[in-house]
Amino acid sequence: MEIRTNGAPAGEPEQTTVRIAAAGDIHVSDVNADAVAEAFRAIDGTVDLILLAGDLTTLGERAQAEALARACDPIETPILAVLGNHDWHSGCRDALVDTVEEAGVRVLDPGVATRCVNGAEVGIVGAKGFVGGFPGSHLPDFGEPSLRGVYAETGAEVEALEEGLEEIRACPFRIVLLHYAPIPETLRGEPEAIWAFLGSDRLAAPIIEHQPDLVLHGHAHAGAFEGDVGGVPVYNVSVPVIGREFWVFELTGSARHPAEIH
Ligand SMILES: [Mn+2]
Repeated sequence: MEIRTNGAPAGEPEQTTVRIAAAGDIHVSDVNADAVAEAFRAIDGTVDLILLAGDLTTLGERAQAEALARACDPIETPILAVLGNHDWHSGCRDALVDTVEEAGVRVLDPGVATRCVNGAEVGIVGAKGFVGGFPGSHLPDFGEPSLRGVYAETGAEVEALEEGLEEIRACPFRIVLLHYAPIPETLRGEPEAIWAFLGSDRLAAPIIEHQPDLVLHGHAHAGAFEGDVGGVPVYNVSVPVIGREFWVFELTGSARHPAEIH
């Protein structure tokens, strides 16, 4: 005798796999626009999400944003991105965001988004992050207004991360996308004298608290690929670090988040 049923019981949640292609520091310009477009065409449809960890452009120029938009426009895989310091350089951040969003890229600066992948909600919290340093090189909240402004700007990014993670707490898959590094481990290879400009461990606090499944960042071109913070895996997906156009992550887990309150 054979008995068929219509799914798995509550105690045996079905496993879902989410495939994510990630890259930071693509730095689109005239020089690489065609190669970037080809890389997007090649990855399209082979993954569920494409995540870009900032420094989308070389100098944040309108023409560079347009080149990225042309590369992303035909892509059917959802693309989400954060900005990097280079994307701010030319003073046309808003136009850059509008241009790439018109091509279907969701820019989280900062922000939170969810996408349904294979029946599971994937929550993505994105923020550029900012400078501030690590034990031994912390920028203090002290002194000149401009310096305290920098401290406050990092604080606003930390707050956005905290709020975003709170918002997606019920998502079975939760990802944090940054440009600046939240830990020093993935900066190893960069001169230690500049680590304070490459990230801030203040960004790590909400990650440790909320325990997302995956943290991605860029910015540290000469840094290391892999680290962790409070048991959460952190990857530096800067293109020079990964040595390829995209790094693909495969997350497998229950499509249902365990309820916190019964
Ligand atoms: Mn950068």
